[in-house]
Amino acid sequence: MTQPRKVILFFPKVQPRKHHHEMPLSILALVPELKKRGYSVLLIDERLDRHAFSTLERSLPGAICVGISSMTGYQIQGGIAASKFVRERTEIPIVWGGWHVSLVPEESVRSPYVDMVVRGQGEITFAELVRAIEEKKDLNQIPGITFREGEKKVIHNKDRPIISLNDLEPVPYDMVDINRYRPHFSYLSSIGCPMACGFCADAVVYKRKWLSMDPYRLADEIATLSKKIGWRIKSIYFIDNNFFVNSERVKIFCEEILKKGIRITWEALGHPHQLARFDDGYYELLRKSGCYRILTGAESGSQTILDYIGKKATVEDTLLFTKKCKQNKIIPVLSLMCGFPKSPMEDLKETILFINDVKRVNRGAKIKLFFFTPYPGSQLYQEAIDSGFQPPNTLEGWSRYTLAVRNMPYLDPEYEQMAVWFTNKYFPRLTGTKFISWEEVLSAFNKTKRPFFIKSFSRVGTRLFKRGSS
Ligand code: B12
Ligand code: SF4
Repeated sequence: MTQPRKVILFFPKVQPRKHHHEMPLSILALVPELKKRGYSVLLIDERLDRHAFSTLERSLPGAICVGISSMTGYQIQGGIAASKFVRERTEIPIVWGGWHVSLVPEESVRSPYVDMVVRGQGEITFAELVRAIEEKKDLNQIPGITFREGEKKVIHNKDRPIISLNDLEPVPYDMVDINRYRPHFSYLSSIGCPMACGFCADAVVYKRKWLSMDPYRLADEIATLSKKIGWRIKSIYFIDNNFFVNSERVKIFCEEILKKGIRITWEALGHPHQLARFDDGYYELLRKSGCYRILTGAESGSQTILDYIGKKATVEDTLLFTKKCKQNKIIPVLSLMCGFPKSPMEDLKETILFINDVKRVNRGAKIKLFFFTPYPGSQLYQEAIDSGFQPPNTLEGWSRYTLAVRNMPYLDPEYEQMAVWFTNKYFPRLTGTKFISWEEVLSAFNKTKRPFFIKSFSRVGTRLFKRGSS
């Protein structure tokens, strides 16, 4: 009997502890093109397989290569551990893919644990690479990869153009136990984004291209998935970075869902400027088709900051969108950030006031607040470096670069303490209906019993208040 030609794909943990998990679409999406070429594929999701490393060890014999997925931060730790584990046992090539290594491919491939990097969209590139590894062919001809030749020489092949999702086969969801992932069913209906917000990695990896799935195919696939017996799918989460770019496409999708009588709810992400311009009829169609939540990157309550980060949206856009959601019984979810290099204190104050404005317009709005973290390649990353930020320059260094670790020299340490406390401790405790005044924030900060904060209490409180009020 001939040996199956086997490829292993490893999805490391994305967070140290978590109760629910997103589907590992990053590696699932790679399967159809591999299967088409006759390979068998083993998927290992470290988050769910308590014996992930034993599974890996058992499957190594005869494998053509091991693929590892990477998002900047914690996920790299598991990726390094898996790569070390493989390297200690075999000489099988280790291929990394995903957002992190796509952003810093040359630096990543200098790591002893990375032999090759697949940049950006991976389906075709990885399938071609596996074939070349198997047949010991020249890697120079494969667009979209970066690899090491010998100990030191790094070769960066030309980019591969993005492929439309229409030209790829459906994601083989039945390869994983759907019911073990979070209640939402993740689905990618478009790739890339035409915008170029200064903090976002998308424009770096996909170069402002946006390619989407045909709405008729999309509705057909959702119909098929929703009828799968035993999958208990209640809600679809469109993980596209910008689902609504082509509003006509979304309209056709909604009409098809209604025509087919599919009873499912769904949520997606959009850009505030565009969302503010849809009329009531459009929102009504969205809701009727099952849309119950729309997420948007509102980013800041300060127009100065929105202009500075290149958001191409106004504060009023977000308020108008929030209002339209209320009128049409859709929940708006706003993602905000603080801690940009420019005027962070004024920004935080205006953002807090803006949160009140949002609640006045729509008390049901959900708001998330994050700390700005510079990612390689983006415009603000360079600005952060110019302002003294020293990024990691190894895979190990990037594995410790999480949202919880702050080391931003462009921020006043006292501001940083206060903003970290606000985002992590105070803000999450606020209920959806509570209004927050700037003075209340400062007073709560000053009352905190932590010695760390008490130490700087009087100085920080007074300085912040003075600056914030001026
Ligand atoms: C779901 C998701 C998450 C999930 C985790 C992912 C999971 N599957 O469990 C959660 C919610 C935990 C999460 C967290 C974060 N996320 Co996130 N997330 C996403 C999201 C919305 C979808 C990812 C996905 O499944 N895409 C679909 C698949 C098919 O695409 P893909 O992952 O890009 O995979 C393709 C290629 O990258 C490549 N590929 C990927 N892996 C591999 C492996 C191999 C071997 C090969 C060959 C190829 C390959 O081929 C795939 C097919 O083309 C993306 C946005 C997006 N639309 O992609 C952001 C995104 C990946 N996240 C991002 C960010 C910034 C974060 C956070 C830092 C932010 C935050 N505020 O929480 C945290 C970090 C987590 C941490 N603790 O460190 C950024 C990426 C930044 C970066 N440098 O890595 C993205 C791109 C959003 C954005 N536009 O900025 N995220
Ligand atoms: S709209 Fe969203 S995905 Fe597009 S560039 Fe801005 S932050 Fe990134």
